[in-house]
Amino acid sequence: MAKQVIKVPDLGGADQVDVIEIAVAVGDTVAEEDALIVVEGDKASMDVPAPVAGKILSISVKEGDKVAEGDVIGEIETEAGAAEEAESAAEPEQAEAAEEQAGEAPAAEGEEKEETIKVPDLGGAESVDVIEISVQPGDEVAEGDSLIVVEGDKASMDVPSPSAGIVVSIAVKEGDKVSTGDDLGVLKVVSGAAPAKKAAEKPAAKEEKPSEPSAAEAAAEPPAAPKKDQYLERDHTVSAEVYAGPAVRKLARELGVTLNKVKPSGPRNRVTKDDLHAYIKEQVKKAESGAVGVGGGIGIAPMPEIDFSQFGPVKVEPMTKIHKLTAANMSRNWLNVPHVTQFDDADITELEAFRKSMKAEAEKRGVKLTPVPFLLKAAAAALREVPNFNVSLHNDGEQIVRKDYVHIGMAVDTPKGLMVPVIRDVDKKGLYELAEEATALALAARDGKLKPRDMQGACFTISSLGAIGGTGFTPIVNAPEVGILGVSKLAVKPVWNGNEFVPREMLPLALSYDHRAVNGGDAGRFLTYLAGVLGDVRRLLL
Ligand code: CAO
Repeated sequence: MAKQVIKVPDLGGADQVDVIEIAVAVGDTVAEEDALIVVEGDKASMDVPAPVAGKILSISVKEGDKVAEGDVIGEIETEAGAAEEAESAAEPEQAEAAEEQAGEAPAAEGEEKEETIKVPDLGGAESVDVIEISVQPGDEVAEGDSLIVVEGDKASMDVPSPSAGIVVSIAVKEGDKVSTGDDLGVLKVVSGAAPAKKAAEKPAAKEEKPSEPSAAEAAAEPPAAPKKDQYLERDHTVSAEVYAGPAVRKLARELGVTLNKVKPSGPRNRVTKDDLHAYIKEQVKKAESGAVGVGGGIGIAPMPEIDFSQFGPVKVEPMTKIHKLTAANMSRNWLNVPHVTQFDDADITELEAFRKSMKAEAEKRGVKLTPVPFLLKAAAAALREVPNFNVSLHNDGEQIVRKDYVHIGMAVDTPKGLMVPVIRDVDKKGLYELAEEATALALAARDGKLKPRDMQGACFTISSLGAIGGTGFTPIVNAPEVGILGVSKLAVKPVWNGNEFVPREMLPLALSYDHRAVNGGDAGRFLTYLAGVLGDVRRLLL
């Protein structure tokens, strides 16, 4: 029995790497080449394998530590004699690499040159599978960008671009087998940068070396090419058996994505860059639609996926852009705004009599006088009367923005979805002008001719379903506005006048408001005032 100190082997040019996983515990019995720890540099991660079979006596590093070549990572108890063999087997083949690096003449400065990209030294593993093509012809790549990912028996690795340039062609496809020196494709480079061949032989290197290193320099800095299997990446040892290349791992770490949450689509359940992008896209979509972590971090479980065709015939069609936008906004507003809805009926018997009496005159002016312009005018008067409704909450959560203008949005039902054009300075306009503008905006909305500015800047919204029907509904506040009026269908109802029941034309109103910005008292005053104005439009003159 002998005790052997285990050291960090040649890291292929990487000075310091992070310990990202401890794969064994003290007391574990390991076979030669079993992973002890996993380390990760800028571009690659790799197992540090047991140099010999034996029992782990101690581990002197922990996750998160930084280690360099030669650092002690622990001790192993071995059968006598095994240690020496292991020592010599772990020696890097530096002389060979120094030879390979010498003798590459750089091309003339600024000259465009096509270079064949070769499979670099695979560290003894021959005939590995191409499991991912990370680029396509025409792509611009930086030196070190992953071109393809290959996988051997135990490990996988990125093959990085030897230089910055444009990919002209890729000579391999997923599923091919390749060996050291095989052609991978052609890269167009502008010379003057580092010689291509040298970089191609440094798949894990992160720094550019001088173009022609002396033998002594080459010996002092170990070759970056992987030597033996330990320099290939065994990604599946990390993150609970997740397979992924170093570039994907790096991206996942940068974006804070836990790889085993990502659905793999690559061969052998490998997570590809596309999988990662798809996962992130999905998360962003959920967040934007309000399904995940909206506002204060409300974690709502996503809706289950249901195959409706199991219940009967279905047709699946894409949602319009407007519909998708509305859905996202509604979820956002519904989840962010604490809603209260207050109801009232406005007695618009006199208003209707007046409106009808004015209809002919309005038509002569080419205007259709519906209840909507009256609603706009009454809401504008209420916003002036109860200015606490004409506000928005400041983003910082500490201030209120008070508005000295009265712009009102009007919900319009269009074949493509709900649109809310805005009528400006409603308080300063007459009924005919409002009727004309409301009609023009509703037409523009239905014809898809509204400009973004036509839909911005409202202080308040009116949603009138009166022409369609219904006795009441609770509209969703269109934040950052703090109030919305839902108007339902006028109905003739018996109203007690102190002596008897009389038939009156009653308009059902529902006022939803953001209870963070507006209190119930103000809401009560606002709706009562508004209903009062609709009950006697002469009050607009006061
Ligand atoms: N009760 C009874 N009748 C009403 C009414 C009410 N509350 N409001 C309007 N009407 C009548 C009008 O007077 C008109 O009748 P006449 O033709 O006999 O004069 C008829 O209904 C049709 O009105 P209109 O739709 O042409 O015009 P409008 O001014 O009432 O409405 C607009 C304009 C753009 C608000 C409306 O067309 C619309 O799109 N409403 C839907 C809004 C919506 O989708 N809201 C929901 C948003 S939240 O999901």
